[in-house]
Amino acid sequence: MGRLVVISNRIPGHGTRGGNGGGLAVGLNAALAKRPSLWLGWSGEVAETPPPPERRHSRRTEIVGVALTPALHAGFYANFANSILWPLFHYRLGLVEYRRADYAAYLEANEWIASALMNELRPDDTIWVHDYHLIPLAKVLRARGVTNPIGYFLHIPFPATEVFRCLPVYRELVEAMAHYDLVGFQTESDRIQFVDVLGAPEKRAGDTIEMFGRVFQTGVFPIGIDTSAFAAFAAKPSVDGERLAANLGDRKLAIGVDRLDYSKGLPNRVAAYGEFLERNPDWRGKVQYLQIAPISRGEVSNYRALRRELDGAAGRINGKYADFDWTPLRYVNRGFPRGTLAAFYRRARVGLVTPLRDGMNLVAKEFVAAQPPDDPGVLILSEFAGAAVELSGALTINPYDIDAIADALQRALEMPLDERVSRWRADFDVVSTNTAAFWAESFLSALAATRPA
Ligand code: GDG
Repeated sequence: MGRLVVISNRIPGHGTRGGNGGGLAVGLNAALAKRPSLWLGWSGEVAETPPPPERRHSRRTEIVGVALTPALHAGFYANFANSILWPLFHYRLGLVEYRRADYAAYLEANEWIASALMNELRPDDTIWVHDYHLIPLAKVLRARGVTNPIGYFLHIPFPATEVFRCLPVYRELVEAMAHYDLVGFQTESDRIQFVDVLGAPEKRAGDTIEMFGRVFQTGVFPIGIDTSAFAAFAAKPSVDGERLAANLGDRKLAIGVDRLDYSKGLPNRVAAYGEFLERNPDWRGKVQYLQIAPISRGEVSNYRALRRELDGAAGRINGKYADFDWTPLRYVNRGFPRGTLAAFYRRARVGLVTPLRDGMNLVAKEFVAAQPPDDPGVLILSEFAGAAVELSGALTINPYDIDAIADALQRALEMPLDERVSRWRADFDVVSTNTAAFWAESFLSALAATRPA
C-alpha cells in the first residue's frame, strides 16, 4: 500500500488552544491510522537560517516540520494567507490588504514546502493538500516532475465570482487549482462558485473539468467529527463540568466556542444576547452565556481590533445587567482541553454558532454530538456556515440579523422537551453518518478514482 502524504500549513501537535487542539488532526485520525503516512507542514518555527526539518512519529505517521524565515512567515502566513485570502474567502473585502510582494512570498513559501517534500516523496505516494495556504502546491510539484495523484481540500468557503475577482491574482490561483487531480469543497455551493469563476471550461461532464490543458475532478466532501468518540467523551465525568454545573445552579447555559476570528460573528452574537436580555427581563438572572474565544492570529492587526471591540461589548453587557450574584456573560479568552469543552457543551441548553461565513464549523457538530439524548440542548446556527446544509434540526438564523438571533435565543430557551429531542435526533443522525472517517475515506476514494488502474 502506497503512503498517504498529507500537506497542511501546520503539522499536528502544535495546538495553542489548551488540550490537543488541531481540528485537522482529529479529522484525519482514522484515515492516518489505516495506512502508512507522512504529514509535512510548517513546524511553527521561524528562523533566519531555518534548521533541517524536524521529524517525529505518531503511530503509523511520520511527521516532518519545516521552519520558515521571518520574511516568509510575514509575507506568506500573516499577510497573503491571513490578511488577504482569509478575509476575501470570507466575504470581507474591506479587510483585504493586497500587496504584490506578499503574493511573491506566498509562491516562495509553496516552493519551499515543495522542496522539503521532494526529499521525502516516493513514486506510489498519494498526496493530499489542505487549505488556502497551499493552493499553488500542485502546480509547483508538477513543474518539478511529480506525477503522483494529488488531491486538494478547501476547508473554508469558496467566494462568489465577483468577490474573488477582486483579488488581482485570482486567475493564477484558479489555474493553479487545475493541477490537482481532485479539488474538494465543503458544500455544493462552494463547488458551484469555483466552477463559475472558471468561466467556460472547455469540457464539463458531471464533476469533471477540462481546462488550462488539464483534466481534473471536483467534488463535495463535508467534513465531520469522530461523533461516537466525542459523545462518549462528553458523557464522561468531568471535574470542570461539575464545577460549571454547580456554579450555574438552576440557570440555563448558552455556550459559544470559537477562535477569536472576525468570521465567527462574535460582535453580532454578543449584541443579540444584550438585545435578548433587554427584551426579556424575566430571563435576567436565569440564563448564563459562556463565550470561550481563544486568541488566534494575534500578530494580525484586524484580530487585535476585534479583541478590543469584544472586550468593550462584553463589559457593557455586564455593566448594564449584572447583579451582585449574577454575571450575564462570561467571556474567556483562553482555550480548554477537549474533554472540558465536551463537558461544557453537554451542560448547555443552547449552542450559539453564528458565523458570518464558515466553511463548515465543527463546533456545531461537536455541540450536537455532546448532548444528552434525553434532555438535549438546542443549536442556533448561521445559515452561512457549511454545517447548515446538513443540520436541519438547528434553529437557523441570518447572523446579520441581531433581532433574529435574539428571537432564536428565546425560542431555544423556552423550547419544549419533545421538540428539542426531535430536532436533536435529526442532527445527531446526520453527524453520526457524515463522520470524519467518512469524509476522509470518501475524499481518498474519489481521488483514487481519478486514476483508474
Ligand atoms: C476551519 C474552517 C472548518 C476551539 N476552541 C477550543 C478548541 N476549539 C476547536 C473546536 C473545533 C475547532 O477548534 C474549530 O473548528 P471550526 O470548524 O469551528 O473552525 P476553524 O478553526 O475556523 O476551521 C471551518 C474547519 O476548518 C474544518 O474543515 O469547519 O469552517 O474555518 O474542533 O472544538 N479546542 C480546544 N480548546 C478550545 O478552547 N481543545
